[in-house]
Amino acid sequence: MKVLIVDDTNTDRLLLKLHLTKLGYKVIEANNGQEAIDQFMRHSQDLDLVLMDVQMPQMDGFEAVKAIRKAQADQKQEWIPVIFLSASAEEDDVEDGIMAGGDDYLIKPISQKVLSAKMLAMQRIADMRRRLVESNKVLEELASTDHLTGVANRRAFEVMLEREMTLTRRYGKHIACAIFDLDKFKNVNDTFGHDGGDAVLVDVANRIKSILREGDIIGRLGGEEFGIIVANILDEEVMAIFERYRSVINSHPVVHEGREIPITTSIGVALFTGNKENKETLLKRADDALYEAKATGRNKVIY
Ligand code: GH3
Ligand code: MG
Ligand code: MG
Ligand code: MG
Repeated sequence: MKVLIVDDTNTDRLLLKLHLTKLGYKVIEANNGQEAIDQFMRHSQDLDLVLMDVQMPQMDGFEAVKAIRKAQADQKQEWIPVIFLSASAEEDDVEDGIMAGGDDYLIKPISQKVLSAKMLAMQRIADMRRRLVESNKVLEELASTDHLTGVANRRAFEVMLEREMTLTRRYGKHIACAIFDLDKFKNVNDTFGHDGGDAVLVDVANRIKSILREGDIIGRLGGEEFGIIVANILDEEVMAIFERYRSVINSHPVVHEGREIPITTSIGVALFTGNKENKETLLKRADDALYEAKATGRNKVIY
């Protein structure tokens, strides 16, 4: 465990350092508010706790912690507990310390036993928080992934589409948004069973991924529909790129339990050039193109 000790009084700082070092803590030091901020920023990746004096010349402990909390929020850094160590027992000071972003406030002279106990309590909260951040990451991953194929689900796809559209508006590089809908998929399920259908969906997702360029995006929009975003595309490339997708899907059948399942897909494409339209109307244009592909014989790209 790594602790930052901030105190302008050398003897206070050294005594504390001696005590904590004996207990096995790694200690770094600062002797004023600005140095505290600098040390904090330098070590924020592996710092576990800050022990902060209050009364210091120029910048006091409250100001330093306010600045630290603001920098943490701006940079979306992990929370690191702060305990104030102050000579003042005024209740207003205790209140100010917590308001400034401190997690606890101890009054000097500091009892070593109380300090150790408080540090343990902070560590417990820090551990709990770390576990929460971890499990939130797992949940976020689950909430944005299609469990069958492992690609982004509709929600996540739409978030990424929104982001790509923003980039297009900002930098002017066009994107193509396409909807793939497998042809006569009901027949696949009827002939080869739902397992057969699922195997096809997994295989199709993998085939699309196998030719996806870096930065391009795939999502499962629902059922047997996939969405694709091809970034940084020129109008004259659109047909060739999506014909390639169509052929990677229809070139050879999916093999499931020794049986061959032939598949084809219809693809509707819309180009986004940075005009005022939103993602709903862009998807609607792709969907209209897809409808036309279905209506005019399937197994084709309409752009
Ligand atoms: P079209 O060429 O007009 O698209 O015909 P289609 O049969 O593919 O069209 P439709 O959208 O009517 O049928 C899609 C079928 O996809 C219906 C549903 O049973 C099947 N489906 C949807 N989700 C899944 C899934 O997760 N697994 C499997 N195996 N089938 C699914
Ligand atoms: Mg002081
Ligand atoms: Mg469909
Ligand atoms: Mg279909």
